[in-house]
Amino acid sequence: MVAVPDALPLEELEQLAVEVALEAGRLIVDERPAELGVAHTKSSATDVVTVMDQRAQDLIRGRLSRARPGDGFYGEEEGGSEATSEVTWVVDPIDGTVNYLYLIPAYAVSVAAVVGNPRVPGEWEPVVGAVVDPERGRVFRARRGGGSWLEAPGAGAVRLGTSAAVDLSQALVGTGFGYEAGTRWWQTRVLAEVIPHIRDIRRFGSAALDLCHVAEGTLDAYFERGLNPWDMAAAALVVTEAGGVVSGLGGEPPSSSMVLAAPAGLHAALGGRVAEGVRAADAEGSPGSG
Ligand code: LIP
Repeated sequence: MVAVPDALPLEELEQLAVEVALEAGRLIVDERPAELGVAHTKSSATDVVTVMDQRAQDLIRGRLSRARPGDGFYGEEEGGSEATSEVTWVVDPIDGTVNYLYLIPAYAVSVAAVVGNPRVPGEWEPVVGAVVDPERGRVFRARRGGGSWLEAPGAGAVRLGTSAAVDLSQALVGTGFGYEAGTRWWQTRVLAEVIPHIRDIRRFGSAALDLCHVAEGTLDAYFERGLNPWDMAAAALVVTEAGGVVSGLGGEPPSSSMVLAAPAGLHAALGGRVAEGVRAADAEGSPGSG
């Protein structure tokens, strides 16, 4: 558990997160090149980075460092810096990059301010988060103790709450798959154990938006292995401030090993069923050992 300093200016940090996420959202929509290609790949040939991922991260990092020069930065794309203040910004400039590349309108800009060390699971806590859905003009925002809010075009801020689902067999559950073949085999094996016991699965392609769906109740729950802190830092706070629970398996903190997100009344059942899937996938061993 990480101690959160009382003196942090949470409202100021939240507003800054929202403003830079909105600006980056406008950039990636308005300045998307007609012939957007893959600038380079990372963990596999399908783990793509576009020029807009880097441009958006550069914009966000520049705005944040001018506003708060002592804060740290930990972003998906190249580059980062240690904090001399109590705050580190954890940023995914385009979460759902493959959707963005394919013109599928399901991607987000995710900006979170955390305390602690976001490079070590369990040693950091998000204190503000902003997830911007540039295609729909929607802003999901939260600050520790301030609730979760959705701002959409033509509508005022609406307070979010997770679904009332308590029966896993009636739950609509989101998930996702990694970029490496072995991990995808393992994830599919886990899913094979889960899907007979839920209403249905949805795979939208952006963890940040998946988690925000849980916060607003348009998904009952979500799980995925392989997330990085930047995929989830902002949206996990949006979930917990909406009354949901975000964890790993067996009470562990959320990490690349597993992220579970659900209303409090559904979280244990989801975790138990996913754990069954993990045991089955691990028992069958590679190629999918995750
Ligand atoms: C994506 C996640 C998604 C996951 C994809 C990918 P990216 O993040 O948001 O949930 O299933 O494999 O990791 O790479 O688009 O920032």
